[in-house]
Parts: sequence; structure tokens; C-alpha cells
Amino acid sequence: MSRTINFARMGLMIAAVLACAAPSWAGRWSIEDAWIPLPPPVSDVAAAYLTLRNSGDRPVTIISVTTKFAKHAMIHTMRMEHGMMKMMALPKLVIRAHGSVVLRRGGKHIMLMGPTRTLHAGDRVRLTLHDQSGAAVTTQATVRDMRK
Ligand SMILES: [Cu+2]
Repeated sequence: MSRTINFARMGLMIAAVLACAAPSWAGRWSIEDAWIPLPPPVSDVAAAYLTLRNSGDRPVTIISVTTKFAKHAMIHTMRMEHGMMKMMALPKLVIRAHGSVVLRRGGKHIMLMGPTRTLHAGDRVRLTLHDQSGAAVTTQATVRDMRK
């Protein structure tokens, strides 16, 4: 492998580390690693996943999600019902003191209904999460094509 390629690779790695190392903050809690799997072109919904981290001494209760990308955004969870996985809305999501909550595939997620534009791999979607005290954190979710 040539030295030029090594340097190029190193640059990419540093860029990736910097991108990951910049969480969005609202004092006590933050959002990390927000992403959206690229939905099929005809889909009228998309899911977003992320990690919520609470660095404070008290629990934080997330009560809503807002975004210009979709007509409606809400927090969903998955539950087994009569042998079938079903989605249901979560009116609130509590992050324990010094704890974290991971929204991931097959579990809790942010449901984005009625997208206002077509997504492409690499796009960034602004999502704002609001807690019960009125504080909000905005993050940029990166669209990833999972078929590749
Ligand atoms: Cu859902």
C-alpha cells in the first residue's frame, strides 16, 4: 500500500472520529450517533436511531421530537403481541441519572411520518428532542444505506 493512500485513510479516520466526538448537548443530557436507515423510495415513514446520555444527577424525561423533515415525529417502542412485533407510541422516555438509552433497530426508535423530501444516503436530517423542563437538544441524523 502506498504512503499516499495511508495518509488519505488516516484523514478519513480522523474525520470520522471528530464527527462522532461531537455530541449535541443541553446541559445535562446529550444525543450521540443519530442515524436514519435509508427508507425505500415509496415509503411514507422513516425511523431514526440514536443514543441519549444523561450526565446529570437527576433523571431526564424526553417528551417530544420535532423536525422539519416529517409531518409527525414521535417516539415508538416495539412490543410482542399475539406473536407479532407491534409498534406503539411512547408518551415519554426517561433517561436515568448518569444513564443512557439506546434507540436501535428492533427496539425503541423515532418514527418520522410523512416525510417532506426524498432522502439519499449521506443526507443529514435535523431532529430536536425536548425534555419535560423545556430544554431541547438538536442533532443531525445521518442517512445510511443499509443495503450496501
Ligand atoms: Cu415506529
